[in-house]
Amino acid sequence: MENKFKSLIFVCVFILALSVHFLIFPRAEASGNLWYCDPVNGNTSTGDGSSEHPWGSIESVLAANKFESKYYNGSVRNSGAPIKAGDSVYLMDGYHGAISLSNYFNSDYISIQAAPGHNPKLSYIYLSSGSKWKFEGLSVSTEHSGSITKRSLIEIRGISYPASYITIENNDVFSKNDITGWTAQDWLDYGATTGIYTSSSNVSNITITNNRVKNIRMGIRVGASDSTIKYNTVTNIGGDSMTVLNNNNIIENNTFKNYFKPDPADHLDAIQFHRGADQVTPLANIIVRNNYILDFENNVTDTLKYSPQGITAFDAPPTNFTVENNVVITSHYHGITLERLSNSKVANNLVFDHLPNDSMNTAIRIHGGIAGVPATNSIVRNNIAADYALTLDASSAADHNINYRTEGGANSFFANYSQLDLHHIASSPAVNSGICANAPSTDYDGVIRPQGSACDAGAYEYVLSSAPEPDTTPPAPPSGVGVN
Ligand SMILES: [Ca+2]
Ligand SMILES: [Ca+2]
Ligand SMILES: [Ca+2]
Repeated sequence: MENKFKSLIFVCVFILALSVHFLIFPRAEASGNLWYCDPVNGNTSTGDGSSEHPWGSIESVLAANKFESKYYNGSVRNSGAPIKAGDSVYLMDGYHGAISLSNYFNSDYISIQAAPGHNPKLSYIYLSSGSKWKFEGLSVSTEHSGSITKRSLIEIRGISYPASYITIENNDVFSKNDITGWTAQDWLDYGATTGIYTSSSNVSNITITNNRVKNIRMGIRVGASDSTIKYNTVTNIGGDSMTVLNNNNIIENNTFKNYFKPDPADHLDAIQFHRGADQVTPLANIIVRNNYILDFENNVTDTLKYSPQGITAFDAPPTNFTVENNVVITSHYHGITLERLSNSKVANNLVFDHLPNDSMNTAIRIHGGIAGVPATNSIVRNNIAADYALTLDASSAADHNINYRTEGGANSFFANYSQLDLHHIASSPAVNSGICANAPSTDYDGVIRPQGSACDAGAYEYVLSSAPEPDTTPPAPPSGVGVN
């Protein structure tokens, strides 16, 4: 009886201890502990990283070597340090300094993220050589340090060793929060060079999603290969909003808008593909889908506003590209220009000329470029643009493309184009004018193709008002009443 009682006490104490443990260290995800950094009230020397006794800024926690990780050669770094692979570090309100990491290879992700309801501020994030890091929910700008420095704000490099499996998600990234009244010189002096930079040597498997980048010279540089860049918004751009320099990348559902030209020598692009000095090696295996590009919103009056080139590859031959469902609104000749294209598909894009009365008709240009060779084994189909320049060989197909400018004008096609609503009107010649072979299965809005008798040209599929909308409502929970 007494032994039984003792066992019961032991079990109770054990459960209590376990509960207290998880109260202090609640499990953030599938595994790993949760740690707290509070730059206002925490203390890295005397705290223990718990919610009751948080450490100070993340910069001070890094300096105090509280991350156990591995060097590239496999040996343990900071053996016995509290934060380990699989853990999450919650950053609380306040200024956390910078994150600078070099040669930290985690065996499982370590997440550095905003604590729920908090808005932690960092001057920049720099990672050279490392793996399995996640940065989430952070506000990143050198302005937070008290003085603006021209540099890349989130920067991933593989200098001595690779950098891979890094996730950059839901962060706010900007040179300066408010750029009202910026002159061209202000852009040049203070516009951070790049919002999110990934180097093209030794960087792969980077996930960049749902970030908001603004007030920046260059938005997102995709030097990385095998990476995914989705649902980011880049606003107020004084240069290129995205450059892509490597293979096997997915560029999807991003929004780029409001361009300014502070440097007359620049060639502004929304999404530009190149390999720097190497103009021979193809860029391969890239999906560019459902992106929205707008040169400037109608309410932008700044004299520096500018219509950039849209989606362009001049300097490296693109191969195995899928470019579909993109909405490109600009007034440059080059709406979508892909020179020396091969084994690719350019389908159901909508290229709209924002300034119809200037000298440039915004076009889709698929042709030879500097090498003078036509596109090979490629399909250009179901697009709408204000002009075309297509030179394709016999292995390719260009069909069902519409030049809305010469085939009736914007009035005949678009719902409310002066307010930039480019959905089809019911009588648009683009409705049911395309073919579904090689068309994307959904449109820019996610509507299933086809609606009506055939696939439409352009990025939007016209939905009859009497037709049922796509069902996005989750099914009702079971009522408990038997239904036959
Ligand atoms: Ca450019
Ligand atoms: Ca124009
Ligand atoms: Ca249709």
